[in-house]
Amino acid sequence: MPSQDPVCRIDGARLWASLMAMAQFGATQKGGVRRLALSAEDGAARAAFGAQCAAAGLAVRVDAVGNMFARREGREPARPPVLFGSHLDSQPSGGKFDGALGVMAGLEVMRTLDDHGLGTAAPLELVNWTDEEGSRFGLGLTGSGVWVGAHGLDEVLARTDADGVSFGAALDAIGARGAAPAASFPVDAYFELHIEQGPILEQAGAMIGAVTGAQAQVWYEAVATGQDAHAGTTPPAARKDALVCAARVVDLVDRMMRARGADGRGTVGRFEVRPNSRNVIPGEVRFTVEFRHPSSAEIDRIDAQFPREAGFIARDCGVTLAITRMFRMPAQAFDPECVALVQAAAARAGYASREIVSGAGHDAVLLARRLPVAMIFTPCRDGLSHNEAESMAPDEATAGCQVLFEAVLARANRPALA
Ligand code: HGY
Ligand code: MN
Ligand code: MN
Repeated sequence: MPSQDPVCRIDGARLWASLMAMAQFGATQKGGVRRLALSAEDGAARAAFGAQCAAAGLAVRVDAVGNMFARREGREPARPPVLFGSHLDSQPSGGKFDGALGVMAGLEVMRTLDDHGLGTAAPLELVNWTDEEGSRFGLGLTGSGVWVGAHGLDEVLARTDADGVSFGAALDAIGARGAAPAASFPVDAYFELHIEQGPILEQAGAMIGAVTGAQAQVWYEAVATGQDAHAGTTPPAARKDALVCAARVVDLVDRMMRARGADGRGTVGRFEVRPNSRNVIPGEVRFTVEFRHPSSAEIDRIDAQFPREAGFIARDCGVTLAITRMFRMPAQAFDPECVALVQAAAARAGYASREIVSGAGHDAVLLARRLPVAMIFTPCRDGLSHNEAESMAPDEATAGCQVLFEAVLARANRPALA
């Protein structure tokens, strides 16, 4: 019987306990997590999650890029499964809930079905996507990107981290390279529960965000190359200072963001000065640049403007500047039918909801290129995320999980398409 029955409630205390237990993997002094993709901490978290799925009677399989899928059979096994989940990897100084909420809430959905002896017509699959954050290997949405075909498997396996460790070697180091093909398979729909990572829901007093899509973005890697030289003996005219060039490019990024008003987003997150010695004029600076905007056309304009103007800066500094676009992602709309399911689920569960466009990128954004997708947002305190102080209330986690439960079941129990 589909869970229209209001008594079919997820166990909020069990969910919160599972989130706090997951937060122990890579726990930091300041109350956050450092669980970089394919690190030992990620490996331990994956092992615990896999064991919990197995204990819940789910059939766990792992693909060649480390994506973990935990399957609960349906009454009609031949139907494409309803997929839901998120990611367990974190930022270097990340929060307890970014990604982990969607994965642990998905496990709670499975556990609640068992508690109530409920089956579903379509199978269900819970997923932990590998390396959503991109912090360690520089790409981002990596496991889901290979799954949908946006990233090539060999390209991903060959990427290296700051220590020269390849993605493939890191997979093997924690035993995460699975036998299943890292490629898409038939899926009926995908739902992802995630904290909003911004202030909109909290300011609106809405417990649930029915996410209608995500904004556009473009990511670059940049290398400014000048010449190492003596800080004391090199006159201004002879300097090829890579740091001065990079600093002016950082200012350009900020000016381009602010020129676009409240919707502007421009960030330089990584910045590595070499040789990074106090009395040497830096000969090389490696840094990242990203822009985001609700309008794909605006990102296209930014993608034309930024390399051009950064090139002028480099020329004036007598420095070469190599800019590599990592990816450009257009604004992505989610499936209206799945969004409506989320809104109906929130109403059924008794929560206020409002539509919202995601400022953050998510695995769901890439999956939406291939299949019907919707996301569910919950508020997070002060809209703060990608910060160890990231926080949410237990009742918010419960609300998000209940809506995920209702939406997944409504989709999985709908009449099979002819
Ligand atoms: O960067 C992002 O938008 C995501 O939170 N990793
Ligand atoms: Mn996330
Ligand atoms: Mn994140």
